[in-house]
Amino acid sequence: MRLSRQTLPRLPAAVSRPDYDPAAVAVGIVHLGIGAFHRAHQAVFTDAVLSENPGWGICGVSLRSPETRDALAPQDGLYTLKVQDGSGERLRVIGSVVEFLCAPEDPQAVLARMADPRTRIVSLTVTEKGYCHNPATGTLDESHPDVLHDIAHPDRPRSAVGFIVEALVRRARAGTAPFTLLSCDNLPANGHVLGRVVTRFAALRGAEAAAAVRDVAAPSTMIDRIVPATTAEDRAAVAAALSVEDAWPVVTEPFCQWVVEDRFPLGRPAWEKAGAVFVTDVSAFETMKLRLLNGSHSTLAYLGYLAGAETVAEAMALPGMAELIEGLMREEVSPTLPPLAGFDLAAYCEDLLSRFRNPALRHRTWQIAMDGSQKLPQRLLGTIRDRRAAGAAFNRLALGVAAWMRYARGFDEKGQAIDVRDPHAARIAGLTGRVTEPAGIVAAYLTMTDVFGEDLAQDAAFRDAVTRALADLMLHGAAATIRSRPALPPHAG
Ligand code: CS2
Repeated sequence: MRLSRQTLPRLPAAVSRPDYDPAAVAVGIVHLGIGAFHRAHQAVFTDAVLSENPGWGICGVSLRSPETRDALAPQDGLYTLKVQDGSGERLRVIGSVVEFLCAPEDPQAVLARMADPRTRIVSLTVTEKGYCHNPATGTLDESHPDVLHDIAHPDRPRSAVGFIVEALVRRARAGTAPFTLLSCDNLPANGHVLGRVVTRFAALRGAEAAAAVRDVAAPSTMIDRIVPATTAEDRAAVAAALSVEDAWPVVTEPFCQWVVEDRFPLGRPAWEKAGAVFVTDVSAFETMKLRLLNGSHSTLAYLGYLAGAETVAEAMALPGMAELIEGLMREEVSPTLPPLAGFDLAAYCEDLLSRFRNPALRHRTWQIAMDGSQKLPQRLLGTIRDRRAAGAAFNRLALGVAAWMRYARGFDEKGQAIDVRDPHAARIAGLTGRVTEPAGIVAAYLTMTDVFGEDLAQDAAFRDAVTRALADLMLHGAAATIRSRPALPPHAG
């Protein structure tokens, strides 16, 4: 038997469920990128406030595979959120996603839903690479194959930006006001980046599109919840607890944070009643989260993977790792952060260390290691820029960058192939494949100015620090480097 509206009443009493009638919910939000992250975050905030206004249901669009739709449509969109840490777990059935569309199968249905006047928000979790931008500059990559395709075929787009611009054109033609764009990806100033790529893409399409996107609001947000990919064991455990099958539950941690700029011309759900914090400028929160959480996460992922740790919790348990990450956060990242009045930064770092240690989450280092070329600029390189400008040391940050360089070459310390998932994996292999010396490898990577920017690519102190760190990794291995690193005197910037 499967989880569905019909089987909801049979669930054990301890399982929370919607306090509204899921059948009465209407779509008000189209979400592009209906993955686990969205279903553990925005969809949960929305679920909590639908009883007030059932007009804010979500249409979940996948831009690639039909997997989520195939798993959840037979369940009337219902799925289980399992929140767990070392002290226990809680199960809650979420009912806010009421429609599923798979863009490659039916782009017209997606465009029609986005152009519908009842759609007032289009939100996104399409990952960093989904913005078709240059990560170093935050501007549209005008030679991206999807951008070229979507300009040539505006009525059957592939990319998020192509769908957004075509839907806004259709709304303008029909006299419908633009929806609010809400980027929920881990990018600095994510609303600005989205607004910028949308505006540039529309200008490339022509005058009508440029006019259609002119007034679109794109508030920035900081989103935070650790959501590992669901495993077969998670599915089995949830089925046992529910006594019905759930084809795609989501497993996450108790921590959940959402800071949002309050610019929604066509309205929004009362997400503040579910704990979202509305502000006028989110940038200080975003920089803090990207540099402290995600910067540490990527460092843990590359070093941990190379040292043989399958999960973040295992990586944290490697000798020297917790000290390394704590030093990275407190001594190298924290001094670069803009002040946040009344915010306890030390407590935030302390919380992060225990979140990374959460023994109940099997968050794979390999999962976080994906797409490093798209993640490093905002997670580590921006911090390094600020350290350089202050003449300060950054040896742990340099080690994080070197660990990515070591990892992305595609073989581990035993010579086994690594399944590197990165839009630039082939380019990296081509650039570095034949080079064997640390200095040569770093020089080859630094030709990627779309990652490093012209400035860091030319910066001798940056190059030297990363080369030293890479040499340590290649000579001594990741485990020994992690063990020795915290005790090393910081290299002068
Ligand atoms: C992670 C993030 O996969 C990754 O790259 O660093 O998904 C991280 O878990 C979230 O940003 C936490 O809010």
